Amino acid sequence: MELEVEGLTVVPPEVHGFPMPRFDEMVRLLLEYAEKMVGCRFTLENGPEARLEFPPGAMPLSEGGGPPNQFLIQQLARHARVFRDLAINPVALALMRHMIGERAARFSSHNSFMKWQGDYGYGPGLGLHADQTAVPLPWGRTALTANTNWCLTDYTLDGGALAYVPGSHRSGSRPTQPEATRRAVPVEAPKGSVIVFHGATWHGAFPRKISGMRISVANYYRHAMITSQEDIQGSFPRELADDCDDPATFKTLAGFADVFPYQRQHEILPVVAKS
Ligand SMILES: O=C(O)CCC(=O)C(=O)O
Ligand SMILES: [Fe+2]
Repeated sequence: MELEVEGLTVVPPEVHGFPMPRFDEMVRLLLEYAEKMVGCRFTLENGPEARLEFPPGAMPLSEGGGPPNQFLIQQLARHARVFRDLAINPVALALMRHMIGERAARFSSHNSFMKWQGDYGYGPGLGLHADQTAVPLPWGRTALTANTNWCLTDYTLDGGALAYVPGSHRSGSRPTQPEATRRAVPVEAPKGSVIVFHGATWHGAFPRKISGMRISVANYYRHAMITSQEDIQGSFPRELADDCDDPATFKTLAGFADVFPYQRQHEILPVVAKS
């Protein structure tokens, strides 16, 4: 299987089956959220309609320069049903379970990367990183985490495609520079595709050189023994979990029934004998 060799694969819409009109719904919602959160209108064609800057005192984690041309919208599964349905897409989930473990896969976080044209970004190193700080042993081939990046717009080299290093998930280390950047290739994929990758795969993104926006939803999964990025298990509204295509699967992945981390003393205590 390609995933085994490269650490990343692209699944087209006709294989994952998530309906194309729902991609348009997600784009529309994310543009609305962006406007509410940032305070100016965003369009797919032009990005933000105002000049944006970093808030005073903020220390952006970037190797690039210039004003911001990216931000994340977080906790998406709390925002609308379409994001909950996406997080349990059976094909994406089968691939996550293949890497993490059939019974062990859980949600880690649900984020959107909102990007537009600009010099700021990940800089010449392409922001290459591994989501899972790779420790190959004692876990063997089991992924501690794995990621899905749903392309809500076309991914092209000039448009700021995901960058990755084929085979890097086998290295058991963070990216070693400058060799990592030299070996990085763009993941070009049409809108509606989902890019699936192992948590140890080195990845980042190419700068967006053309006008308009590049939007993705990154649904990130974890092994049950790994802490989640977002507190889904503890604070995700239970009634929202019932409002999706498959509530039982959503609740399993949310970890609602998990014992770890302990919320209370749950081990049975001895009692004093009566006689
Ligand atoms: O699309 C990007 O800029 C990077 C995505 C990423 O790093 C991730 O989903 O973990
Ligand atoms: Fe990442």
